Amino acid sequence: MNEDLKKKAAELRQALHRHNYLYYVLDEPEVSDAEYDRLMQELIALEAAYPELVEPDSPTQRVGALPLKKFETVRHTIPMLSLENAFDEEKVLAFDQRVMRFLKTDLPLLYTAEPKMDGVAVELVYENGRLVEASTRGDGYTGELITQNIRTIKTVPLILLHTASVTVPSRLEVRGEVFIPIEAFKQLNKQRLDKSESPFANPRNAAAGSLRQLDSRITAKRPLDIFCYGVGVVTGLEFTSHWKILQTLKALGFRVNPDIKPRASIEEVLVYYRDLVGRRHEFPYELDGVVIKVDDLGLQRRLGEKSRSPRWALAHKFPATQETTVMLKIDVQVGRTGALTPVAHLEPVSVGGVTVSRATLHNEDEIKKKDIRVGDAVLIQRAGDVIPEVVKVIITRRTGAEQIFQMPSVCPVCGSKVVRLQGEAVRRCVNANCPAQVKERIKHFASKGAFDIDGLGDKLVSQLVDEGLSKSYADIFTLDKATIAGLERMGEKSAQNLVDAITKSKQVTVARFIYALGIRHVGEHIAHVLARRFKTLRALMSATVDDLMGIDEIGPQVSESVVAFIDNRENQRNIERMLKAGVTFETEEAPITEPLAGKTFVLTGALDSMTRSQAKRRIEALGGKVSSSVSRRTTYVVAGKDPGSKLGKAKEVGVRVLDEKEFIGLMIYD
Ligand code: 5U1
Repeated sequence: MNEDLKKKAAELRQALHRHNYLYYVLDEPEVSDAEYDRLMQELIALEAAYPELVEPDSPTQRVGALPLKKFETVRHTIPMLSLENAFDEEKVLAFDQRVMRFLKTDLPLLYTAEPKMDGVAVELVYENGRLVEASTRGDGYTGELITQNIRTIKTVPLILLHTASVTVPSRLEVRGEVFIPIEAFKQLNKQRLDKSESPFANPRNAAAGSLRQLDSRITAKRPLDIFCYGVGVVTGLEFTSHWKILQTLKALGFRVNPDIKPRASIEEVLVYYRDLVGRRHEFPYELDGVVIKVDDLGLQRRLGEKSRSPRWALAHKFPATQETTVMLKIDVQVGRTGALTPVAHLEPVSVGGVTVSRATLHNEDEIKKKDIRVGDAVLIQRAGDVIPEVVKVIITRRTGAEQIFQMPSVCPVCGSKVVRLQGEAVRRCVNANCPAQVKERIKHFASKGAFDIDGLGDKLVSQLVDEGLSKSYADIFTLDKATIAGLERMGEKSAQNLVDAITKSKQVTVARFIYALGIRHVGEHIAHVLARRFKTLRALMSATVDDLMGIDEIGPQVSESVVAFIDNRENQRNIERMLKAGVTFETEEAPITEPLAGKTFVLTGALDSMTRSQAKRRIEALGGKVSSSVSRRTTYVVAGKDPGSKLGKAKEVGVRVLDEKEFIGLMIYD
C-alpha cells in the first residue's frame, strides 16, 4: 500500500471529523457545504479504489453494517438510575432541605440546573477514543445494544476530539438523551401520513422507534440528535464536579446542552425553572422539566442513592402537556394538495399554560383506529408548537350518545367530488381551483422557506382569493398598490410595504422557487436536491421520469409527482408568467466540483470493490449519470466480471469500455 495514499486518507478522515463536529455539534462551520461535500467525495472515491484503506471509524462508515436479526443485550457497568420527580416548588425546597440535613450543613449548596430532554436515554462507550458500543437504558441495569444505530447520528463523535486541554480517557462511558427536534418530527410525520403510515404520537416515540430499527439504514434517515449530560465509568481522568464533567464532554466533542447552568442556591434553581417553563415552547426540542444535581462529586458520593434514584438529583417536572376534554364537533379542512383533514373542535382546556380548542385527527383511518366519536371525552396532547392531537378516547366516559363521524363525499369548500386513491390515507378534492386549495398554495408560496413574502399572511391571502384578485400564486406578482389598498382593513402604508416585500422576493434561488411551487412530495430538502442536479428551472421543466429516477434520494413517487406537475399546461403558464413578471434567480452556493458531469455510464458485470448500486451512487455523487442501456449517447461502459450483452453493444456502437481499475482511476483523477 502506497504510504502517501494512507496518509491522504487519514488526513481526509481527520478533516471530515473536525468539520462534522464544527457543523453539527457547534453549529459553527468553517468551510462551505460544497467544500465539505468535496472532501467527503474525495474520501469515498479513495476508499472505493482502495478498500483496505476503509476504517470502521471513517466518516464514510456511519451507515453500512448489515441489518441485525435481533438486538443483543448488554449490562451497564454502573446502573443507569432514574430520577425522583417533583411537580411543585415545595417538593424542590424539601429536596434541598433533605440534602442539607443529610450532609449536616446549613450552607447553600451549589447545583447544576439542566433542561430535561424528553427523549430516549442511552449510554455510549469509548475505548481509547473510539466509539465501541452504545446501548439503551433498558431497565437501568441491562439495555439493548444499538451501536450501529447510534453511529448514524451525526452529533455522536465516532472518534473523540484530541485537544490540548483534555487527555482522552482509555475508557469513557457517556450518558445522554437521544431526541428528534420538533420541526424535524413534524416533517417526519408528514412524510409518514403521505405514505399512509401511522404518524408517531410525539417526538419521543419517534426517537425510540427510530433507535429500535434492526436496519440502521432506516435509522440513518431519521433526524436524530443527542445531548450528553453525564458519565458512567471513566478510566484515566479524575473529576471533582459535575460542571467539570460537562466541560470535559464538550472538549471531547460531545454535544452538551448550552442551557445547562451552575446555580448557587436552590432559590436560584427555582428562578431558572420559572424562566424555562416560560420559554419551553420556544425551544426547538421537547423539554419536560429541569434536572437539578448537587454539583460537588464528593457530596454526591456521600449522598449515595436509594434503590432506583440518586439522592443528589431531582427532576422538577413541567406542568403536564396532556389533558382530558370533550370533543364538540369534527370539521374538515382542505389543504394545498386538496387533502381533506378532519379537525377536532374541543371544549377549551388549558394544556401546559396554553388554551387548546382544536386538535388534528390526521385522517379518517386514524379516527377509525382510535374509534373517536363526536361527544367523546378525549385525552389530548400538546407538544411544542405542533398542532395538538387526540391521543385516545376515555372509553369509560362513553354514554352511548356519541356520534360516529363520516368523512364527506364532496369537498366541504367547493362541493366538488372527492376521491381516495389506492394506497392513500386521505381523500382529496379533485378541483385544483378549489378556493381552499388556492389559498393554501399561496400561503405555502409566500412562506419562509419559499418566496418569504413578509406581510402576506393568512387573512390577506383569504381576502385576495375571495375577492377574485388571486387565482394562483402567479397573480401575486401582478398586484399593485392601489388594488391592495382597496382591500378591507388595508391602509396605504401596509399596501406599499406589501408591494415592496413582493418586489424584494422576486430575487430567489432555484431551490426556493421549486419548493414554492408546492409540488406534492417536494419539500425543502428534495427541492435542494433537484436544484443541485438541474441547476436551472428550465432544465427541470424538461426532466423525464427517467432523469429524475436516476437521482440518488429520488424515488418513483417524487419523480411521477414532478413530471405530472411540469406536464400540466396551467403550471407551465404560471411559471412563465412569474418569469415575465421579473422573478430572477440568485446563484446558490458555489457548485461542487463534479468531475463526471456530462458523462453517462452503463454498468455491466460484477465489480470487485463495490456493488452495482454503490458504483451508481459514486458516479452520481461526482456529477455523472447512469443509464441502463447502451446508446450513442453513452460515454463509457464499465465492464466487470461476466459482462452481459451490453459489452457487445458498446463495441458495436463504438463506446469506450472501461475495466474496473480504469473506472476507479476516472473517479479519482478525472
Ligand atoms: N439533563 C439530564 N437528564 N437526565 C436524566 N441529566 C440527567 N441525569 C439523569 C437522568 C435520568 O440521571 C442521573 C442524575 C442519574
